[in-house]
Amino acid sequence: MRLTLVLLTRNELPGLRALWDRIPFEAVEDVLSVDGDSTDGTLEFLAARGVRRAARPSAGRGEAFRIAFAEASGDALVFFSPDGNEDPADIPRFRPLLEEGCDMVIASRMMAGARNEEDDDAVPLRKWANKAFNLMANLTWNRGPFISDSINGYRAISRAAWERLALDGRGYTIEYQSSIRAMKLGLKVAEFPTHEGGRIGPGGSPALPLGLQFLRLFASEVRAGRRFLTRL
Ligand SMILES: Nc1nc2c(ncn2[C@@H]2O[C@H](COP(=O)(O)OP(=O)(O)OP(=O)(O)O)[C@@H](O)[C@H]2O)c(=O)[nH]1
Ligand SMILES: [Mg+2]
Repeated sequence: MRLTLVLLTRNELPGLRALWDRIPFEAVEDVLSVDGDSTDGTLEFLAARGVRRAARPSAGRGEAFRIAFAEASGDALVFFSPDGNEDPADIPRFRPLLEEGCDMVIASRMMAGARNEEDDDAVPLRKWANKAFNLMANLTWNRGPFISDSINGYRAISRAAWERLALDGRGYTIEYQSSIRAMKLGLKVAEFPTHEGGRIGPGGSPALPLGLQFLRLFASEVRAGRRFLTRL
């Protein structure tokens, strides 16, 4: 199976510098960077290392996923954000599960053996919110094994599954939508435990507006039901 490692970046120069030598590029056949108009030297860093960049910049992560599938050559894409949250040592763990026939593989911050960035916080608000959204999705649509982290961006999706999912989610909702639709379709989703690190460098997603976007996405998926299937 041919795997493309997709590097998702918007001003991640500090993270790229810190992580670069730990990324196991030998574990994939193809590398593609999809960038959201970085201005901090991220583009120059990647170009100097010969990384192919998607022709179009992505306004938001949703668009970045769509551009990646349009431009990558892999049978499955592994999405990696070099911002410190995701452990590059996990990259080789996606392949065996994809080759076994999984449609989607998620690095979970919520299952036994995993670590969430907020595990040491007295009030891990973001983790609780993620767990609530995750439970809502599982209770509403999942008829298969419980998915513990339907929101984490660190995941792989096969091209065949991607085509069936017909995702139109914007920004940071894309992963949640991909998990929800995988549940609706009864796709085969596997998870393995990951250790979430702290963010390297400035940036990050705004928690409250993001929560509202997730709620809106959930409501629109309730309304959509299985109608996205008709677009195929
Ligand atoms: N291609 C692309 N990547 C993006 C875009 N927005 C964010 N990213 C990248 O997506 C990854 C995750 O974004 P973050 O902003 O760290 O989101 P988060 O992990 O929820 O937030 P933190 O917990 O604060 O790190 C990072 O590598 C970003 O650089 C975009 O518009 N286009
Ligand atoms: Mg992050």
